[in-house]
Amino acid sequence: MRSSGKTGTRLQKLTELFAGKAYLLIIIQDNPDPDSIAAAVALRRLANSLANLQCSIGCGGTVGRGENRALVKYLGLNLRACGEIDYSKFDLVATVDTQPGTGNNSLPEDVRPGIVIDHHPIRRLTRAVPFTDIRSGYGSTSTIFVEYLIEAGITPETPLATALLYGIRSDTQDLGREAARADIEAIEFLYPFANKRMLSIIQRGKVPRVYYQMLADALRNARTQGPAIITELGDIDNPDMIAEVADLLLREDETVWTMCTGYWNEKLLISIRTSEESNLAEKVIKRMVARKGTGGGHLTYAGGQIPLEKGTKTERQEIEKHIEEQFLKAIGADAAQSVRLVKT
Ligand SMILES: [Mn+2]
Repeated sequence: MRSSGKTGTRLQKLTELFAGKAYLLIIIQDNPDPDSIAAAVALRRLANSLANLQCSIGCGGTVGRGENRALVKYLGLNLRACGEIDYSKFDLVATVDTQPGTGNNSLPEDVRPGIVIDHHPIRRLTRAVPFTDIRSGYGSTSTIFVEYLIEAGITPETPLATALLYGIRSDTQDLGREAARADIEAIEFLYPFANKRMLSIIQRGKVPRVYYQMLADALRNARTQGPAIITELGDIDNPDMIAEVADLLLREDETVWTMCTGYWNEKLLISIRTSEESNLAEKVIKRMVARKGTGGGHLTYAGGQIPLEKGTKTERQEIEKHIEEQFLKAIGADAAQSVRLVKT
């Protein structure tokens, strides 16, 4: 695989930034997905090899989805809780697969990252960061790191190659969702180094019994309205579930849009999906959460969060109603009739 021309210069800059530093903190998404986990492990590998840096990986929230838990277990990762980190101990902070101010990471506002590497569209606060590599045309952040590893002459060990391969496959849904040529080439590069049997085990990761209750609730609450299916999970202890349900419902024949919400950690979490890239899911989520919360994402998948002020039943009902109205308005389905997806 050829790495894009820019990677060489950027690797040089990254090496210069590492010089003289000893401790790197890598911040990933709260409730991290496989792409952010793999990207963090790849940055750790680069920092170890290029400058012998000690690295910690920090995240807020939990690893919920069965597949992601299996991946973390396989990598033997010890993720540190953002709330318990002494930031003054680190002389360099990076965010990967997420950026400052997106609302989906727990980097404190007063901690300024020195490095941001991501494939989400660039955010305002990122522009002030000394080292940035934002490639929103890429299907995954893992793909960017594959190019760095190649450029640095590092052959990925089996667990790292397996994680990166899984990160790309899951963000791009096996190259079917927003995949670029670079993602395909990265997969071809990684394949010989990855543990294929472990990939299969990870993808069929064990789930707790409550998973099925959540799935049943999701289907029971689901309504179709025009080209959309909407559902809510209520209180959840596994935030990954809203994304999983939004993906699952999008497979329905006539559905072009899905939305799933759930309450976690005094926030309403929202996932939206669309089958058409031209629908610009990222723009839709930003319109939905405007003035109330934060949101971001890609062309066909995006997420947002709205903090609850009081957490009362009334406040919840109001926010849910507001979000649903904004969603239906943004996709032009507000006039359509609402019908239950399944008989209850
Ligand atoms: Mn990603």
